[in-house]
Amino acid sequence: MVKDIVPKAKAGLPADFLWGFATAAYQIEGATTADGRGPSIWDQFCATPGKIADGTSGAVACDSYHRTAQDIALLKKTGARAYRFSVSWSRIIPLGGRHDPVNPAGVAYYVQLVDDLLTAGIVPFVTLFHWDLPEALYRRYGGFLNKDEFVADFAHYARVVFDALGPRVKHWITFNEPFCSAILGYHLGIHAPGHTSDRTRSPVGDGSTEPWIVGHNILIAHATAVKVYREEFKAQAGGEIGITLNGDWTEPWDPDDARDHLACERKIEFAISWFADPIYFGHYPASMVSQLGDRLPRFSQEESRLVAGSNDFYGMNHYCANFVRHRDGPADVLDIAGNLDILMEDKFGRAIGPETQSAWLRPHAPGFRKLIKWLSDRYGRPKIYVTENGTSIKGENELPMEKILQDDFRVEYFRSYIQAMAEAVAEDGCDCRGYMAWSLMDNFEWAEGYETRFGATYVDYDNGQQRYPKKSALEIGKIFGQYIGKV
Ligand code: GBH
Repeated sequence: MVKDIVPKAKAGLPADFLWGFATAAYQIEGATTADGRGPSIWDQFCATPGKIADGTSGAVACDSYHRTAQDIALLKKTGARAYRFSVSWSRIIPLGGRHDPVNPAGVAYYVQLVDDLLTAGIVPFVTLFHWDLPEALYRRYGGFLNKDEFVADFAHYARVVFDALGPRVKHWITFNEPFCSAILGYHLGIHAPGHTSDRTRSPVGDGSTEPWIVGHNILIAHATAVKVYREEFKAQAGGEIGITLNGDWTEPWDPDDARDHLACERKIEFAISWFADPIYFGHYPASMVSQLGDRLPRFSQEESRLVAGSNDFYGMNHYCANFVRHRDGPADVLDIAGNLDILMEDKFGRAIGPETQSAWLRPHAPGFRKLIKWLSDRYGRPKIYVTENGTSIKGENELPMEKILQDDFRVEYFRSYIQAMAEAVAEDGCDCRGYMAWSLMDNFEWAEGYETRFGATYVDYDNGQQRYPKKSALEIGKIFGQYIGKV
């Protein structure tokens, strides 16, 4: 019967769509004491017993500092058009500050990396900050908590990198996931520098205030770096700059309860709009202002004007979705999510997606299309680069290498998520211009150590760091081939 046929959604991506892979400095580079690099808060955190699941650190990681040629060959093999990597601040300025010396060897490493990528025909996306704050700045003045010092030092560091890499880089990302620096680093205490109100975990921290101060100061630092780029480099370099924000999709725990629908919206506001509303509108979302009151810092008029309009594009990191159930009564002073429960199953016991190796990650591709549309509607159809998307696989690390290389679960994840994005473009009119899979290769997965593999490439850490592309690394280009040029 004709009326039962659900029309297939249109799906397509523009001809010049940039797809590729992402990594981050501390997760892949290793060589943490090479050529004058200074320590970061992650070196310190990893050295603290009990913080990393397998007791490891990024000291060696994938040794990419010494293996960029191999990494670039790998990228070429996949057919990637773009590569997103981050710069280690303490390689560039070992002590971090604006009056501290610049390390020429650190600068030279990234200049060479960019040159080699361009020679290989791969477009670099450069992230200035992916969580590895110079340890010296944390000791000197408390890092992110000291607005004036942190903002001035970040702006200086950004200027040094803009200047060194010059017009060869056209795509800049200031901060990766400030949510994580604030919440994981200053609330849960599971990321460096490990602040939390939980005294069984750490002697320092106040999770009711510090995350909101950290978030605020990062917003000002982001906007200040953007101002530096626009005023001193953009005219000549012709590039673009933005921030990368993480955020999951939400579905109501009880689809018939309007309060769960409202809670879904609030959860996204607490994760994403916390940063995106100031960046697009100059103020925090009303839901956060009303729940957090005076604990949420206020923007001065000058700050608000600085931050509003500070994105040339929206950098979107996206992995999964959750069910959300409202909570009754006033929010706890330590609540960071919007006074709600985040669940893997709905009222009827249906799971949002299959389990992975990461407790927080359940694939749910339809949520990707919905969140792209949500962002597009709320923020005036910004140009979007998906700067991370990927999955771990339950038990992957226990498998023999031959099995790991057949990562059909990851292939299916990429296939369904890329299709969802292509529908958001072709069907919903959203403006997605690029996509970087997380990650190019297995790497140091922060507090999870090396037990959780997010790579499209297997890294044999025990046998000379050889890289073996998994099936997903080779399939992803074919998947993109089905959509690119179809809108
Ligand atoms: C990304 O963040 C990171 O940018 C990347 O470095 C990392 O390797 C990748 O994820 C894979 O993990 O601890 O239960 O409170 C993804 C977004 C947001 C996911 C915070 C984990 C914390 C869940 N992250 N979330 S929990």
